[in-house]
Amino acid sequence: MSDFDLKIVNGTVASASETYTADIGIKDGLIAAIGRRLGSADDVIDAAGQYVLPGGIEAHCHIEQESSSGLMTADDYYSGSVSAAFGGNTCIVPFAAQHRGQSLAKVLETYHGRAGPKSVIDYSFHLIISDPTDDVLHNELPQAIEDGITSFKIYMTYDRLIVDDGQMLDIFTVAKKHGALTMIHAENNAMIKWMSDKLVTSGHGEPKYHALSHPRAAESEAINRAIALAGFIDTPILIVHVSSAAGARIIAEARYEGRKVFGETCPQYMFLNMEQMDLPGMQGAQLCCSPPLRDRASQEEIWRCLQNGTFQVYSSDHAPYRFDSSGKLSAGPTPEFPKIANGLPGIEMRLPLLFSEGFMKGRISLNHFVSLAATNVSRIYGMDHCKGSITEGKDADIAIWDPEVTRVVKATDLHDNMEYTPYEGMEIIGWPITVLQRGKAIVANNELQVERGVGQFVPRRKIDCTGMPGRLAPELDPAVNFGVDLGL
Ligand code: DUC
Ligand code: ZN
Ligand code: ZN
Repeated sequence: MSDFDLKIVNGTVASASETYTADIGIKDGLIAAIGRRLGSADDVIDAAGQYVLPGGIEAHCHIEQESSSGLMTADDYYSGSVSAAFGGNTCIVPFAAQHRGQSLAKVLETYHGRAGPKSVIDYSFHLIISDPTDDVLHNELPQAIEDGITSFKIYMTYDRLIVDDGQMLDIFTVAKKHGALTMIHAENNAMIKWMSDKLVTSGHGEPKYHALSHPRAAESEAINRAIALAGFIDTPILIVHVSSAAGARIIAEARYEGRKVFGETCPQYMFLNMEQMDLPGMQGAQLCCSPPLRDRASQEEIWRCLQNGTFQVYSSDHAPYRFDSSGKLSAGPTPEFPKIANGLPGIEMRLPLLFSEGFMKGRISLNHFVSLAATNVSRIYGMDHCKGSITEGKDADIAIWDPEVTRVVKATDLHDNMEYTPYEGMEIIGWPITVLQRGKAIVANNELQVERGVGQFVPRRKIDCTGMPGRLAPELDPAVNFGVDLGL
């Protein structure tokens, strides 16, 4: 009998901190040994000249999810997970969305039913909380956290999803008590509505005006407020899909002060800009997302904030709506921008874009690429006991990248259920050519190697904020508030 089921030999292995040449021995789906001259194996992959990296973890994507207006994303758990796998990912964490009146248990049952039979890669869920009733706050949410759903998203905008400041405080209190992380869509609802109304009534309803309708100031106001409210309760938050330099700066400042704040940005804010929305007819609808694309100067600032660590998380925010009546044009052939579904596809392109434009072009190190691809997310979202790095004892989730492969992006080559990609025509240097999940090839030779449903649910651990001191607000601190103990 061989020592290992599989060995990967001669590759350049990288973690979030080190790069070295080593062989990797895999047994029973786990990384069993890292070193040289490791012993026998049933199968061997020679990765000479290639990078052997942890499989990516895509922690912000919308898969088989109904929007608040009832629109279904174009990708289900099969096409979404296949597309993720071809983009070098071995794990996804999409959203399980509560719409008002729904119980969280039922929502999670629905999403388990969607993902289990179809996903080809491992998965977890973040809940979306839109209806924080007493039962949700005190029974359902604690139970979901106990069951390994240790993060959830809330919205500061959208009429059918928005939670007000008081509800945010209630949610933060539960998150703090039970060790969960709250993700926040931070945009000021009134500013967006006011601008949208002004633009549409003055005859500016075309898709490109969407970019003006969500001002940068709406983002920075909401980020500021979210940090103030969460800081008052002293609970960790993650500001998702940050698009503006002003927003990023507020996050950097809060982190400097030791607040429990994480930041995420997305490829669209680094690789695309609002000028590209100025297209004839409805074409610009393909680039409507929220927060919207900004200008070229913002792109540079967002890159800088990725480089300097203001953003620990880099996610696709894959929200696939086709350019037809099932998606972008569901309100008719020529809707005004407020009626265009928000979101871009990008689950397969997230990592190739960053590898090519970040690592290969010298903007970030290989180790920083690894941290953004997988390691940071595994730590922040409570998965680092099993995923996120090539470490003995962890799942053998590995993507082998070939820096010699150059491809020009074409929507028809991608594996999602979309007919366009915002990155069409870009030249990408380096591509994940073999992707292993728990030691088994899921992508090799440009082909999917597994059947639907091989992905497994990953229960996540409580959130660890070691090193982020935060502070109890004096008004909540019995030592200085006349001894009032509100149980926080
Ligand atoms: N928020 C997201 O996270 N994704 C798509 C649209 C949105 O508003
Ligand atoms: Zn959002
Ligand atoms: Zn999203």
